[in-house]
Amino acid sequence: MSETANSGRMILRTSVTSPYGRKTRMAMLIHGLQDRVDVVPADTLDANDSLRSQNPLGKMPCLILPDGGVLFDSRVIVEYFDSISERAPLLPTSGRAHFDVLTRTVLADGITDAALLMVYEGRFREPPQISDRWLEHQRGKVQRALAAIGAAPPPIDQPDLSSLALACALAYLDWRQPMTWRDEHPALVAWLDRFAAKVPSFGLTAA
Ligand SMILES: N[C@@H](CCC(=O)N[C@@H](CS)C(=O)NCC(=O)O)C(=O)O
Repeated sequence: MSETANSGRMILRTSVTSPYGRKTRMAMLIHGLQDRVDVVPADTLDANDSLRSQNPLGKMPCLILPDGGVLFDSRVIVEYFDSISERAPLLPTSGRAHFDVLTRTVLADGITDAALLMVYEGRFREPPQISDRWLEHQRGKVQRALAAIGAAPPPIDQPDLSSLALACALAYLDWRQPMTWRDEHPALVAWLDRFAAKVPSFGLTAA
């Protein structure tokens, strides 16, 4: 499929395994935008992948608009989907709620950020180069963030952007297993079970 946007359609560059990409694919489904978006896989390790010209940072997800404009990162893309949808926004547009949901989203995304750095440590370094100190530094972030968000978890019945971000972060921890979390955070295990049962876009976007 061409990666040039045409016929008024958008192109979402992401692999199905990216946790940030999953957040945007969930938002796409929640907003009913799937008929207006082609999801085209990207390979962040391939220097010839056009992703690097679409997003100079070489990161996915990345959204190409019908007029050729490009949007990244995942939070920006979800906010854009919010702006073109008739449905209630995943990120409240104003007031204190906007900042509270955004901060909780940053906290949940930060779990993914730290987990990803732990995974990349193993992927990009030879075994003797792997830094236990660095891994421990990232593990501490995940543990503290899980404890904080577990004490005041995001809504499930009317999920917001932070709900999506947390579900994608926990699913990423389960899939890549950079560290354990389930035994230490049973309330979040229950939260994820309830979220999976209530929010169909979560199951629909599983890799
Ligand atoms: N803050 C960004 C993070 C995006 C990100 O780091 N994506 C990963 C894939 S899960 C990536 O593209 N990694 C490749 C790289 O960092 O070179 C977002 O929310 O979109």
